[in-house]
Amino acid sequence: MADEIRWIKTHCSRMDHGGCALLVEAKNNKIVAIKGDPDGFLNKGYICPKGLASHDKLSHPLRLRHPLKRLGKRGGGKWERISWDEALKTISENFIRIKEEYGARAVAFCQGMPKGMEHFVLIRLANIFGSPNVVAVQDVCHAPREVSGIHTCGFYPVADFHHPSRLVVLWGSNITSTNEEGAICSLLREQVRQGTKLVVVDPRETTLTKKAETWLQIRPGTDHTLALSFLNVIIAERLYDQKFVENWTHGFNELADHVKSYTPEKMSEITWIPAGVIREAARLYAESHPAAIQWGNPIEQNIHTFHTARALICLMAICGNLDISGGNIEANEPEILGLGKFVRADLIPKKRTEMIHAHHGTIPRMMTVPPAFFKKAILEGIPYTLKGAYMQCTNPMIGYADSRQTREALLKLDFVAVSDILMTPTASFADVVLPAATNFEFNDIGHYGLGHGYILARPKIVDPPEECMPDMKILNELGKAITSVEYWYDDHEEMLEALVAPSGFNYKQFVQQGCLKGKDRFQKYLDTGFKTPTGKVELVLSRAEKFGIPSLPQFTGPPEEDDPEYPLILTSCKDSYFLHSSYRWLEKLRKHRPMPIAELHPETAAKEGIREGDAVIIETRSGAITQFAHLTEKVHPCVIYAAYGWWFPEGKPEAQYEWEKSNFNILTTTDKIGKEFGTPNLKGICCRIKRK
Ligand SMILES: Nc1nc2c(c(=O)[nH]1)N[C@H]1C(S)=C(S)[C@@H](COP(=O)(O)OP(=O)(O)OC[C@H]3O[C@@H](n4cnc5c(=O)[nH]c(N)nc54)[C@H](O)[C@@H]3O)O[C@H]1N2
Ligand SMILES: Nc1nc2c(c(=O)[nH]1)N[C@H]1C(S)=C(S)[C@@H](COP(=O)(O)OP(=O)(O)OC[C@H]3O[C@@H](n4cnc5c(=O)[nH]c(N)nc54)[C@H](O)[C@@H]3O)O[C@H]1N2
Ligand code: SF4
Ligand SMILES: [Mo]
Repeated sequence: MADEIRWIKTHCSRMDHGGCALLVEAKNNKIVAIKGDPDGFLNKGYICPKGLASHDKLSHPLRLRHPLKRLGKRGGGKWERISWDEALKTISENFIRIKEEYGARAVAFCQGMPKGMEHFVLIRLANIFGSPNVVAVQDVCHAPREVSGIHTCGFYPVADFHHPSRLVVLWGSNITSTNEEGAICSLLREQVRQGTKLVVVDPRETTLTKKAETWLQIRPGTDHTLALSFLNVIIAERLYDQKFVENWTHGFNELADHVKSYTPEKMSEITWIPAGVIREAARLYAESHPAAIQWGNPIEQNIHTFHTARALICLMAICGNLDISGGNIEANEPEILGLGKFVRADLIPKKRTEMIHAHHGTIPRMMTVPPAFFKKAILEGIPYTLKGAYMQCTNPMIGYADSRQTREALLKLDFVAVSDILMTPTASFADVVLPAATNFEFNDIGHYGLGHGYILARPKIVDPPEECMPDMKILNELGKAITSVEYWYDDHEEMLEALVAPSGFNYKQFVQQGCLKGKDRFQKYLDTGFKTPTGKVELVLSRAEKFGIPSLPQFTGPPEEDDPEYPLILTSCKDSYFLHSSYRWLEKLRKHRPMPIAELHPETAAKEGIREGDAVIIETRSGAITQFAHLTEKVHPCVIYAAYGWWFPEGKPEAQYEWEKSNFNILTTTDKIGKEFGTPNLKGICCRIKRK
């Protein structure tokens, strides 16, 4: 057959939340080139190094190509190749056995960062099976923003990058490197070129601090403190939107009284930011209209996350920036099948009271089990016993706080099945490992359920290796085996059809469109009020007492008490060349970052006799790891940035690929977690550093 060369449009995925439209060149079932698509509505031609390297995954020698069954002891690194029939039969027998002995809730369904439709099919499977326990990483990723939003103003307020803002605040968000949830940095860069001002709240100098009016170099973990002092300034100086406050907020006077004592002068000691700088930044936010807060992940990675998210939504509200063009909006979804229907929420009416975390009194609407409570159920049987787990698209040995505890939990489970594209520290503890197909190898839909008002087409470009299956298909088959077949499909792609059908398109037509967007609609509250019990933005939560949570955002100090033996403050950020613990095995990416780099200030290094490139030990009360020093004035002298997500794919499977050596989550603990979301401290931890 003659060489067949095709350029095909699709969207990037599985290298972060996805979003960039791509032009992919395929030749004889192989991808040979990728570039950014200038027509992409989020990226307009932009593509990052991860996107450029993404097809190297497909034919990589480390790729899993057959289902595997454990031989010998768990974690011993010995495997036997089995057929798909045997793999699915083994998983089904074990899950059905556990269900019969302990009930369906004793099986958990675990997902990492949602990568595409597989996340929602997994929830569907759990619901149909009858288990309320879908475990995910939302305790440290987006649930605090989304759920606090729902309770405060009735929706998840996302920054509107599609209309001009006078000012954008990047609050713990490094979008030139992370492009989170499709907030592709090219959109913001274009706005900045057109004159949008920037304020950056970040402990470290970033690409965009240079372009900012003000950079607030915050002490890690004290974002709630800073947000409260913004509220203090804006209310004391009467800079808020008086009409909006009068008509559309509940509890303004109480909030005003409450924040009176949180002056910048007082809070400056905690946040390390000079009072004058806090005042100026607060004024700038209040006086620039419309203004958007692009809130990042670090505000969700300490025990105070609920207060931070609440205080930030109060700020958006009193300055009249909620649900207006260029502010923080409720994105209007296109006409597609709603989430509840897709996941068959109707089949599990008792989920809210039966899911593990309900026992711990988390906030209502938190629908996935926080890993800390998942592990407690396995290890201590609280609130009931958990025996089996299905894990897909996740590497908890590296991603969950307290990796040693995660290892114990994995070892204690009766049965674990893992679906991944290569062997990982987590997969190495499984009883059965399934070889997943990955992006470009199957038809998928991006951004469903993320709350940004659009879905993106991700059509298949090439066939997967012969025995690799898309997660969606695996779950469809597993569904037929462990639940009633009537809920599943002959062909798993019928799920994609069902999802887009309400739009009037079929999947093929949707692919031709590339994306489906909801219509822009702002200030919906003028017609319908806010979707809260009072119909207003609840600065004071009207149901706080009922839920057993604080009604106003509180000042609760830094995440950890100062500790003289651990005098420095530890934090981290995502690496622009990797996704969490993924893809250190791709040479094109690894060459940029061969080893884990810890960033520290030259003065701090000098005190410890540390030089550039030295191996260093970073230590907290929970553990110690080794990384390599990079001296930079971009970080505060009292702060250490350790690299997060490290394991060594080149290591030995029976030693779990050196999972302890450099892994940030050896330094974290679940002993102390936030009540509302079960969030541990991943940022703002007391630490020390020395030469190895
Ligand atoms: N200390 C600390 N901990 C953190 C964070 C932090 O900042 N600091 N960040 C947190 C956040 S925000 C998140 S979202 C989580 C992320 O946690 P995870 O989502 O668990 O992150 P990864 O380590 O990337 O694991 C994803 C796995 O999916 C596999 N994979 C890739 N594509 C496919 C596919 O198509 N199918 C299947 N089956 N598998 C696939 C990859 O090989 C990889 O092993 O970690 C959280 N943990
Ligand atoms: N390249 C890459 N992109 C990714 C990911 C990845 O792993 N790699 N992960 C994806 C996922 S799942 C998520 S959730 C998003 C996260 O994306 P972001 O929200 O951008 O998260 P981070 O990179 O963790 O941190 C953002 C910024 O916060 C700063 N920071 C650190 N500690 C603190 C603090 O205590 N307070 C404040 N205000 N700032 C702090 C860091 O210096 C960094 O510049 O990115 C997504 N995109
Ligand atoms: S920014 Fe994200 S979506 Fe865009 S190319 Fe990079 S990894 Fe893909
Ligand atoms: Mo995340």
